[in-house]
Amino acid sequence: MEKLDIVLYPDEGLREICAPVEQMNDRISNLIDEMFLTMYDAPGIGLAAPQVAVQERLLVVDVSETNDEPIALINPEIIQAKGEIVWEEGCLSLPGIYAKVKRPSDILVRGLDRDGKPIELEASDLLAVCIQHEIDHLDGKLFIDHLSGLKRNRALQKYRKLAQQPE
Ligand code: GNR
Ligand code: NI
Repeated sequence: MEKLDIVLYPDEGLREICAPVEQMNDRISNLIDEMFLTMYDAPGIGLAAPQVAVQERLLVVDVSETNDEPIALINPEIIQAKGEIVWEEGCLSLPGIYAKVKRPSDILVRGLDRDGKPIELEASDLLAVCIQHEIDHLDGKLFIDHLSGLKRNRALQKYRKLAQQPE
């Protein structure tokens, strides 16, 4: 099992609409394992396949403090959403920038789990935020796209400055 490289903005792979996973197989289960490894190592609380250069609809999350609540979702779909929450988001593909994003606070998600078995999952607060952030990645969308033009430009300016002086 190998740690994967994380794709950074402005890689155009982050802007593609990912294709559904056609069938569960060893390639997909290995990919899920490597995505968890990569996410925990980063460290992050979520990771979507396009962030590791795979243009397919799958994601992993773990919002626990103790890294013991791994959730993998294949072909996820939000089937209900309600409420509202503002969370300061960050993204492993835009390291160093953070901004408040407003999203539904409670969602019902349908998809397949790591074994390819259909699941429905109720999520709220940070878990709901994180799953929505990851599903956005599968549709080529980044958290900065939720910001007003002015705030997005400020964030991107800061990101370009940070990128010029790594570490
Ligand atoms: O590690 C991450 N933290 C985070 C914080 C608030 C809202 C969303 C996230 S997801 C992010 C990892 C990531 O980039 N996933 O795509
Ligand atoms: Ni992200």
